[in-house]
Formats: sequence, C-alpha cells, structure tokens
Amino acid sequence: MSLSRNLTLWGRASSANVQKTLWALEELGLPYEHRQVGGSYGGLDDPAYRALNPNGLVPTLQDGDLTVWESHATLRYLAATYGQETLWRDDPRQRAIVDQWADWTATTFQPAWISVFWLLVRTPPEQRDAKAIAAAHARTVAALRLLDANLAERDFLAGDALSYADIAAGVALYRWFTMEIDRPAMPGVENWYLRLQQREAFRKVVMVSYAELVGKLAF
Ligand SMILES: N[C@@H](CCC(=O)N[C@@H](CS)C(=O)NCC(=O)O)C(=O)O
Repeated sequence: MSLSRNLTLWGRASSANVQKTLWALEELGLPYEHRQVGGSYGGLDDPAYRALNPNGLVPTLQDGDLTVWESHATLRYLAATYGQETLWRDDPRQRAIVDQWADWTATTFQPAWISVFWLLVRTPPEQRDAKAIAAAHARTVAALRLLDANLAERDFLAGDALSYADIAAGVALYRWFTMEIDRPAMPGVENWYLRLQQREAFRKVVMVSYAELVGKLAF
C-alpha cells in the first residue's frame, strides 16, 4: 500500500460533515492542508471544485491523486489507510458493527438531529415551525435511545475503543448538548460524550462555536 500522505481537505470547519473528516485527520495525527470552501466562503460552484466533487458539497478529501467525497467514505478511507491499529477494524465481523452504526448515522440519526439543528438554530425565530421542531426532536430522541442502549454495554459504539463509527455519530454531540432543547436523561450517551471530550481531536474540531450558522438558511 502506498502511503502518499499528501492530504488536502476541502470544506468549511463549521460543517458537521467536514468535522468528521477533520476529526479523523486529527485523531490519526496526519499532516494535511485545509482549504475552507462552502458556506460564506463559497466556491462550491467553481468548475475547478466541481471537477473534484461533482456533487458540489463538502467535505472533499484528496490524498495524492485520489479524490474522495461523502464524509463517511472519507472516514473509511482514512481509517483503512492510516488507522489500521486504531479507527479501522480488520475482522469483517467487527467491521460489520462499525459499518452498522456509521450507515445508520447517515440514514437515520444524522437526518434527525440535523433537522432539529436546521429548524431551531439555522431558522430565524420568526420563521420557526414548532410542530416540525417537535417531530424532529422526537425522531432524534428515538435515535439517541438506540445509541444509549448500546452504550450502556460498552464504552464506544463498536466496543471498547474508538472507531470511525464514533466519529460519524459523535459529531452530533456538541450541538445536541448545547442547543436549547429538552434532553431526556441518557447516561450511556452522556458518558460517551464525556469520554469523547477527553480526546484532543474532538475538543479541537467538534467543540467549536456554530455562531456563524445561527439564523442562516442560505447554505
Ligand atoms: N452526504 C454528504 C453530505 C454533505 C453535505 O450536506 N455538506 C453540506 C455541509 S454539512 C454542504 O456542503 N453544504 C453546502 C455549504 O456548506 O455551502 C456527506 O456526508 O458528505
């Protein structure tokens, strides 16, 4: 396997999906160049960016002559290439569980919590829809209860060590625990959040202000 270690990450640091890739890069101690695009930085419609990512969103990761987009694909790539002893799981039976939580995050958990964030934080107060917020909040709590039950049995989503599934799902936590919402007690999730806060990469990348997103529906 060639380890080119010529990494460039494209995407604004305030994006939850970009934070996944950033967290993995930091967790693995990899050197990388960070190019802020998207949001108020713009640039996603530039032909040069579209040539890298025809989907026109962030993040996009380059490693030498490889370009990959979709945040979870970037996580899997970084984990498989640089995190064999840490974020990756070689045993297909263990990896199946990591993938289960990562894919569930993409299809179920993230759409729920991101909806709460959009409806509550990104939507200006006068445009907020209380019924829609309540419905998204209920979906998020239901998803968190699955995480909570799983985390009652183990320290991290797929066992006793961090995997890329914890990164995929864990980027939600700072926002969940700082939004003005009801939070039913969930000791498994709360202890997981405390455990993640002990990691420098999590504090640096995820526990950052989202003030620039408040009341902004434009991107
Ligand atoms: N499924 C994609 C979603 C990417 C996505 O929705 N990115 C958002 C930011 S979180 C984006 O690019 N928004 C436009 C912008 O930031 O200007 C992934 O996981 O990478």
